[in-house]
Amino acid sequence: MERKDIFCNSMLDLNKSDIESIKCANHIVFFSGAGMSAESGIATFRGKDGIWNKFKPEELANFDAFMKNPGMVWEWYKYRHDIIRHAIPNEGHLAIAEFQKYIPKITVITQNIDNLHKRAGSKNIFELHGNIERNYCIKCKTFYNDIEEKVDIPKCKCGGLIRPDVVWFGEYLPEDQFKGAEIAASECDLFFVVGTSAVVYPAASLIYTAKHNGSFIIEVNIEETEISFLADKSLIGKAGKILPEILEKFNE
Ligand code: BV8
Ligand code: ZN
Repeated sequence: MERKDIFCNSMLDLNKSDIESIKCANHIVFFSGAGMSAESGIATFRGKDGIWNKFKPEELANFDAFMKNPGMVWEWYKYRHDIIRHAIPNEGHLAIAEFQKYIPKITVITQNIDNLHKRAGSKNIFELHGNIERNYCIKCKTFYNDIEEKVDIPKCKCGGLIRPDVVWFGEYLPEDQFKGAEIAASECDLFFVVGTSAVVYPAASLIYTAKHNGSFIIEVNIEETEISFLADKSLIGKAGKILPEILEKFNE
């Protein structure tokens, strides 16, 4: 029987045959959003304590806002960078990295800019929205990993403004990252959607790409989302709890 037919569309957690089917997967994708890092102490965007509740994305995460008020945007990114710098990968990040030992190919596609998947040991990662640990000059494109924390508006040697290397609203995603993510979504057996409200595009379109490819979709979220209808299994709970549980069942 075709592997994917074994799964059924149910809200129950994974049963024995589901785990068996994960075991014989050749390529699993983990597509993650801010909920993946919530248990590492990094606030999500749209949850009840989400950072977008205090700030409007348009006011901060876009180029015009940056050019109008670079100091304010830098203040926000330094604040977030400080939280991220002190955050550590949680059990969910570690479980995803652990799966690399058992499955021939694991791909992580993340919307997060916090570098926690890499710090957890995941290797094959596509960062759709950039990385807060990188910055570059908008004029000469020189990259700066560390910027002077004390300087309000970091400037390049050429005099250009330095900005965080993240994708703002209205900006294109890095082509190589999105292309690679699309290929992974179009050829994987299993596609985990972890901790995302799936409202940001074109990132969220990858879930449809995976569905179209016939991948088995497993959602892990503390609540139902706009894409729960697409999931073959919707596991309601925290990523830092559910993913290690799946790994544990996997090793039973
Ligand atoms: C683009 C980086 C092409 C910066 C981010 C008008 C003009 C242009 C584009 C648009 C437009 N109108 C709409 C668009 C498209 C727009 C978009 O999608 N807007 C949405 C909001 C409607 N997209 C873009 O602009 C993209 N570019 O389209 O370019 C183009 C170019 C020019 C002209 C035309 C087109 C660029 C989008 C990237 C924006 N950058 N971040 C930064 O971080 O500062 S977006 C931001 O949202 C983050 O990257 C974040 O990852 C992403 C998605 O959010 P989520 O990760 O899902 O987080 P959220 O808080 O929403 O949800 C958390 C979930 O976790 C919840 O479901 C919660 O229940 C769950 N959860 C919580 N705790 C846990 C948990 N789950 C499990 N365990 C837990 N413990
Ligand atoms: Zn420069």
